[in-house]
Amino acid sequence: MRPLFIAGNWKMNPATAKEAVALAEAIKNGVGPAADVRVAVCPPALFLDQVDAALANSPIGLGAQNMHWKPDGAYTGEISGAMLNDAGCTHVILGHSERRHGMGETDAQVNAKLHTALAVGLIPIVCIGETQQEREGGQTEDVVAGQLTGSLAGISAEQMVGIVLAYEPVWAIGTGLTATPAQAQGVHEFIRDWLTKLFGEATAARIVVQYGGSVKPDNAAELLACPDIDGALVGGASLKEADFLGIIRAAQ
Ligand code: G2H
Repeated sequence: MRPLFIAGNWKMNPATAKEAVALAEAIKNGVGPAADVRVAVCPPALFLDQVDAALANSPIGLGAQNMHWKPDGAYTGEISGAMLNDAGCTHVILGHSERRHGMGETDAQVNAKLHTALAVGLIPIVCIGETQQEREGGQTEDVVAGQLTGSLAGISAEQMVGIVLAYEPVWAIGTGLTATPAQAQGVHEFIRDWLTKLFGEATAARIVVQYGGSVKPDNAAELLACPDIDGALVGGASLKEADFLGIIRAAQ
């Protein structure tokens, strides 16, 4: 079956490399040498190198929070997949809602980044999810299907197995509002059905779909118990080692 996968998205935190290394070391010590579940942390790009060194000899993956779709060139301020590889990254988050809604990132850009990430051997975590307005307007499934169609264009079934999806309802991100397990499972089931139609049942059954949006130690267990929820993309609670370790424990 699908292994549960817990990833921490540190966003633009913490402020210093020293704090980032201390957090990585605390998580590494808490997880131990062999994790029962897949775990990754995604620190700010500037700290990737140092967090990678701090995570040496640990099963914890290292992810970036974004990358450019071009391999190199005149793209001021951007970071390429090759640079992420060189910094020790195994994963990269693509199309997070804070980039889609805050920086105008489009499905076409997410799709271009996805192809580039796969080409350089990174495991992409592709984020999708509806806004509160879209949910209240009964558009959740249309929005999610549209994001899946645009973001995954040109992806084969073989490639799809190596891609992680993260369903993150925008209204539940950093707000303290969490989708109920029934609300989350409902959309995850819709995503699984969509994947089945496109890639076939055997492939869809292997694709890891995380839930994200105010996941905490006290709500993780019931979310992770849902049949189509295969892990969590954790923001705020991944910045406190006790909370992040609590969520990892809930997955064990
Ligand atoms: C959603 C999530 C991490 P938080 O953005 O991707 O953040 O857990 O703070 O809602």
